[in-house]
Amino acid sequence: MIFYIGLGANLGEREKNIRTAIEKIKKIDGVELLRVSFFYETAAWGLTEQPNFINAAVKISSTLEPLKLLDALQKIEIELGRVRKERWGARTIDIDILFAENFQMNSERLTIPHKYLFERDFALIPLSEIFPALKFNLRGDKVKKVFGSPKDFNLKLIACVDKNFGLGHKNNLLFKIPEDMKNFREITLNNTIIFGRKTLQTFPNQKILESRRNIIFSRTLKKIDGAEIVRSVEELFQKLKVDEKNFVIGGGEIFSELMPYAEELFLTEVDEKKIADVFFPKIYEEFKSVRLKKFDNDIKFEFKRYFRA
Ligand code: A4P
Ligand code: MG
Repeated sequence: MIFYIGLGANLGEREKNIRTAIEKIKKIDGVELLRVSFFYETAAWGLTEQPNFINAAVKISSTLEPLKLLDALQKIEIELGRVRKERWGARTIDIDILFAENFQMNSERLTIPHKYLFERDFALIPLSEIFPALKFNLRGDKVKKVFGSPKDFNLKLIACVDKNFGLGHKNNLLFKIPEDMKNFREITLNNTIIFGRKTLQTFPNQKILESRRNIIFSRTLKKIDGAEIVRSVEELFQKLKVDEKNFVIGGGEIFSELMPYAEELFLTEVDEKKIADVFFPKIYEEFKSVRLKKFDNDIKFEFKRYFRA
């Protein structure tokens, strides 16, 4: 089932609380994170004598029953230090189920759509961004887009895949196509590349790639000359800069981890089937693709670009 979840924070490091909560939602068993809205600064609704909120919304696919999902979300609220004092009061994090596609319920513990959804611009504005089919009227409350959402970092994923979206086999890439390698070099040069430890091992002499900012995503590596190491998605977002182009270059696990945050995909799709043990993650329905260039050499392949529609 597809759910839309609203997040709010008005205590502590608000953007960070929201990003961390989103990472925790992504890790719930049975949940797949599909899309994340921009973050918005909003005036407090209900009890107005409290600090402004940061609000955001995410789209997930869940195999969990709605009440089990609510349990998992409330557990995350507690882990992030939420203390329930007064209704509508200040909080480090609040996670509400806003809406579910083709599903409604009204019980003591859970009402879907959320009871006040249509009275709250702070929920409707981020929600409508990731759920454009929603019909509603705004009330004109103060809601302003702010810096700090993963979308601000404009993550792009770049890869070369076979017909089954295979990426590699036994720690080697499936293809070494000169035009593709040249294209990769031109696109990433002077920009930031983000990759995992196993991808580092596929580089010449296992050295970082020159003339690029190298960020390695690893829980075990301590130090690599010329590279920055991050241990979590949250730490990555703290390091990225908005005025840089940020390319995720592999491998499979890192692509899966960052796919929900990707704004664009740069794929070289090769018209062959190879044996692979690492795959590019499933591409969400909302991505639309354009073909940039097609090559009819001995190996047939094309450069494609995917955007979120
Ligand atoms: N509950 C029922 N339906 C739902 C649902 N769809 N999603 C029950 C989540 N929970 C649902 O919530 C109380 C109980 O509601 C839960 O135990 C659950 O069983 P809570 O989070 O414990 O308490 P609360 O959040 O203080 O109350 P409430 O009524 O949920 O408040 P809201 O609606 O969460 O509003 N202003 C701005 N600008 N931005 C905000 O994010 N948030 C609030 C809190 C007030 N003002 C705000 C914001
Ligand atoms: Mg709540």
